[in-house]
Amino acid sequence: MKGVCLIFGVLVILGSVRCELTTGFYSHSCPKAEKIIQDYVNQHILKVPSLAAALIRMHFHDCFVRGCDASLLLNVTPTSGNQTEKGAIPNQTILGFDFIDKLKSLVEAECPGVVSCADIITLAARDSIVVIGGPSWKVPTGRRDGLISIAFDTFTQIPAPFDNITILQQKLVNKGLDLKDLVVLSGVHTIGVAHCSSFSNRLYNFSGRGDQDPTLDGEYANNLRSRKCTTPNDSTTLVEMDPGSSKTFDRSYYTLLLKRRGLFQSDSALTKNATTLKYINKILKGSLKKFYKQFALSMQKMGRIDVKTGSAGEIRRNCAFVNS
Ligand code: HEM
Ligand SMILES: *[C@@H]1O[C@H](CO)[C@@H](O)[C@H](O)[C@H]1NC(C)=O
Ligand SMILES: *[C@@H]1O[C@H](CO)[C@@H](O)[C@H](O)[C@H]1NC(C)=O
Ligand SMILES: *[C@@H]1O[C@H](CO)[C@@H](O)[C@H](O)[C@H]1NC(C)=O
Ligand SMILES: *[C@@H]1O[C@H](CO)[C@@H](O)[C@H](O)[C@H]1NC(C)=O
Ligand SMILES: *[C@@H]1O[C@H](CO)[C@@H](O)[C@H](O)[C@H]1NC(C)=O
Ligand SMILES: CC(=O)N[C@H]1CO[C@H](CO)[C@@H](O)[C@@H]1O
Repeated sequence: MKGVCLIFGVLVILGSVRCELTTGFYSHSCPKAEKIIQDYVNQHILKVPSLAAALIRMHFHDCFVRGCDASLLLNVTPTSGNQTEKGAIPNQTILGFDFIDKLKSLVEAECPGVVSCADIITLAARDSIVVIGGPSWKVPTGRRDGLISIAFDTFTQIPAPFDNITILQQKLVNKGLDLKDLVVLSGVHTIGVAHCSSFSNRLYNFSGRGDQDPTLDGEYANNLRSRKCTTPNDSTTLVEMDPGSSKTFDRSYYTLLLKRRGLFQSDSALTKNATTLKYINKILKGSLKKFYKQFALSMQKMGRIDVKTGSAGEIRRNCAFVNS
């Protein structure tokens, strides 16, 4: 057992072993694993840069439900036939499952049954953000894959675009994150796209009087209504969250927030609370390098949420199914 481990229970056989994640966990068991993942990401993400956004969001949704254990990738819980996380509404907009499967097959060919799907998601998310010119962060490894995935969990645990600051904070605190992490991590919305349905309540009938959300810039709202989300219930059209620079990992998300052009209520909420507003201003006043450093810290924190290590969980052979 590599790294720092704690043994729970009287005997190792009866109890469980939990360990810290460690840098280079696979350096003996599968020394090429991280390089295989990185090379494949390097070769493919530039051709499909939108996958970088998909992968980091997948990592977020995985970690927030049952910890970073690839429960998001499971197709069905065999014991119950329960709907899994993957099929839940917040996941219907997640792409990149095929990409993870491809990485898994490459790594399995090198060393079967050694590298977890949970670590593959985490490494691929980091590597793909680096490819699009964003920040990098160290990814300690040793996560193991979970056995359970329940759709309902996503509704209660993953922050929703309609959540207010109290709910957002609560959902993060439940995962060991704080308001600063919330502000820093929300900065990822500088890349990627959203479906109209994630925010069109702000454009149509916000408070039941056929009105717009008064905290959304009126000109921006009109533009969205007339050019993008032209019907109230459009669930297919995609909108850049940081228009014009949605492929660049910069700080313009925060500039937009201050112009009241954050797309979701959850984005806008960050400007209405003195504590989070202070963090926004600090990020904008500091250097890009400093933001990247903070981002790295928050990503590492997120990547440690309720991880399964040691003898917990398993190393799945196929990311979509628990081993039989
Ligand atoms: C904490 C509150 C957060 C809320 C409420 C939230 C909500 C959302 C929603 C509703 C979408 C659009 C989904 C769609 O309509 O297709 C989205 C997109 C996205 N989110 Fe978040 N998010 C949050 C935090 C995060 C975090 C922590 C990350 C990553 C570390 C993240 C990464 C992304 C990315 C990359 C996209 C774009 C996906 C793509 O282009 O495929 N978000 N988010
Ligand atoms: C099935 O899902 C429900 C919640 O939707 C949960 O309470 C129950 O424990 C799950 N059963 C199994 C075996 O996972
Ligand atoms: C936040 O939302 C929750 C649930 O929707 C609600 O109970 C609470 O009153 C709201 N808090 C604020 C400050 O708006
Ligand atoms: C900001 O929001 C947090 C979480 O709801 C709350 O505890 C805090 O009091 C708020 N701060 C201000 C100044 O409103
Ligand atoms: C707006 O919402 C109110 C209350 O839910 C409803 O009575 C009304 O018909 C809605 N208006 C439109 C234009 O959808
Ligand atoms: C649009 O969605 C709202 C809220 O889900 C619903 O009340 C309304 O009936 C829908 N309108 C149409 C035209 O489908
Ligand atoms: C990628 C993926 O698994 N998407 C699923 C999301 O949920 C819907 C509804 O259950 C499925 O049809 C999709 O295949």
